[in-house]
Amino acid sequence: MERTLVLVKPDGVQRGLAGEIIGRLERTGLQIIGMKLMQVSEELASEHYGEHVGKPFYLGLVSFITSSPVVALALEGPSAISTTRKIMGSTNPAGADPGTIRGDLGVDMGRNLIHGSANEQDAAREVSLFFDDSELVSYQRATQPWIVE
Ligand code: DAT
Ligand code: MG
Repeated sequence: MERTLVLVKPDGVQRGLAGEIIGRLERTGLQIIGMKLMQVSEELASEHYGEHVGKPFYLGLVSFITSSPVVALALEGPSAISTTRKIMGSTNPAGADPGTIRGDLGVDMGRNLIHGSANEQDAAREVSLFFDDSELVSYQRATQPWIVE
């Protein structure tokens, strides 16, 4: 089983799209094992976006992600990382496929609604950055055999 970190970014929360975005991910069958509304601090933002330090859009990115609350989710399931990335769509909503969150709900790169971990290493780091172990819940779903063979 794989885990991934998702953030409904400030634009998603402000636009009232958190439920829509979470619903699209939930309907895949991925299991929510952690979820919270939170204000991202400058410190957390700089750790989370460490790979982008020095890029021209970095300061704007940190300013945006700290501007208003996000909903953080930890999702678990087979191929949780790639499934989430597929449902998100490509980074720039202007070029993202119809049917994806970014393609259907966004128009601007700097307001692309959602973060999803890029790979296993990032996912492990990001899940532990946003969630304490005590905030991740292990539970059985009665529907699990109808979702995973
Ligand atoms: P993704 O969020 O699809 O994983 P990323 O990790 O490359 O994309 O970049 C993180 C965020 O930074 C992205 O969601 C939006 C912003 N961003 C990336 N490239 C950008 C660019 N060229 N101009 C403006 N913002 C950019
Ligand atoms: Mg990324």
